Amino acid sequence: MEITFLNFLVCPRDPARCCLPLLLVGFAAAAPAQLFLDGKALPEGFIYGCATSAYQIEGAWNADDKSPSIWDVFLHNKTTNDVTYGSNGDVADDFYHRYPTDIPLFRNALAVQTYDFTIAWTRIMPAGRGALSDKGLAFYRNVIRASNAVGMSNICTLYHWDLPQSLQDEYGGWLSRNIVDDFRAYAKAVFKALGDDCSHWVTMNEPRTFCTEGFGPDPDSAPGVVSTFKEQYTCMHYALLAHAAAVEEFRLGGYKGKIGIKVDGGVSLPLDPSSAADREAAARTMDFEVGRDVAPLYTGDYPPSVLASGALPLKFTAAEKKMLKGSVDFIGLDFYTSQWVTPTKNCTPDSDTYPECTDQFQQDPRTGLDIGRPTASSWNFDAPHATIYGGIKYLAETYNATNILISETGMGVLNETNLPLEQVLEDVDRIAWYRGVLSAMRQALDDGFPLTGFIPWSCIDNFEWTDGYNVRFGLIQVAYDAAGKGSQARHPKLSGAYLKGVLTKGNPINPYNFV
Ligand code: PNW
Repeated sequence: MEITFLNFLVCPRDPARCCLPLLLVGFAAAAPAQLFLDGKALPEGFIYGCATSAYQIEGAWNADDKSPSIWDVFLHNKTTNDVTYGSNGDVADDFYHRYPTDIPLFRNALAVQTYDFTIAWTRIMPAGRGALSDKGLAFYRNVIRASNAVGMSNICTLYHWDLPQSLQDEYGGWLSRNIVDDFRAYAKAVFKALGDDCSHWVTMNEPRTFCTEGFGPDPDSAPGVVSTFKEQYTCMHYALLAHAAAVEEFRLGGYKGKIGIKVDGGVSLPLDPSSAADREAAARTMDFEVGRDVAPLYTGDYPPSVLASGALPLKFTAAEKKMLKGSVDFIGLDFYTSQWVTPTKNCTPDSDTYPECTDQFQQDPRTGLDIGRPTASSWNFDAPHATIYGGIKYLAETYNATNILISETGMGVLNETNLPLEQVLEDVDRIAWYRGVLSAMRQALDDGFPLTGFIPWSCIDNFEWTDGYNVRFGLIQVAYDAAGKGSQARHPKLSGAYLKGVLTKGNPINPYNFV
């Protein structure tokens, strides 16, 4: 009886299909809520979740009312070998159809208490503005219901890089002030439909990355507009204003949950710690790569060093500063890795690094040593103390942030797509990554920093942007090859069991004690 009712909640149109997964997870939903870190109880309210993003898992790129996003168009137009095997997110994990079994699996394999997902603007508001799609809304309602049915809450993100192509074509997307009004209207409509259904809302994922990779001299992300650093800064300026506009709507609407943003950037260290110039360069890089997004949320304006560079194409008005200041209830750090920096010699407006004017390295140019263990991503090295402890400390000390989540971190195991399944599932390299992350988190908590959540990336293998399906960040494996072709069967990896053991059973971080 109860199972039938739960199935109806998850899949009102086809309850029978969901019977098996819900039977399997019945016990997981009843798990105690207490969380641990290295055997010590975590404070009540600490969030343990896992994350995914719409374009990377949903597939169904043109199903029902969905319109093309800039990523659909960007990858459909690729004629070169820019993306591994020319793959794209057209099918991805087929989560659009598989969510009724995937969501209980996340809960069961990882014992996460929160599922952090992102909404595709193009699915819910296909014209970019105006009418909402009933089918698009129904999908996200079902995702939330399916999460709740197995005892999980949701962190819901409005934007993870998949802008409606129509807004890109109409006015250049993030390079126009028009985006601020359109994002506000989109956010307002989503809040009206789902506002009280998510415990946490994230306005957008990583403005730094979608602006610096989507624009500039050498863009490798959608929309791929070849331009200058000025366009990157313009994009970031409007992204911050769009964030603040969405938060204003959320607060005006009086919704129950909390709202924040996710920022990335990693931590910059002086190449030579004994050099004052390198230490200054490291602080400057933190200002330009993290502070540029974060300072406006806490102080209302860009960091002093960024303002003093004189290179900003746009400034905030007094009214905008007021709107930005205090526009987060929490801040999510998508922190993966770290780098060494030193000042760019004779930096001028013609220098590649202008206006930041710092040279950045993950291999020490003097010794050739890596900053940490390499992974499948060329940019991602395992340096947990610098990155995780350092990131939390930086946010707490520089901006007095009081509610900090590690909202993404993770790694691709080298050659994971080519290894035999048994080896893929026994992912000790990924366990080593998370041991470092959890130890750094433990230290941050012991030192009194306000760490309030941990959300590994990702619940499940997915489409890793221009690395295609060849780099996997999942805690659950998906049976497809490096080109994204295969049975789509799911298999939990040992790293997921390890996290489940440490976070929900009180297992020690070290030594290995997996389940
Ligand atoms: C994240 N960095 O971005 C994205 O939010 C995910 O969509 C993506 O799959 C994941 O990383 C893994 O690549 C990042 O500078 C952007 O260190 C920048 C950095 C890290 C992650």
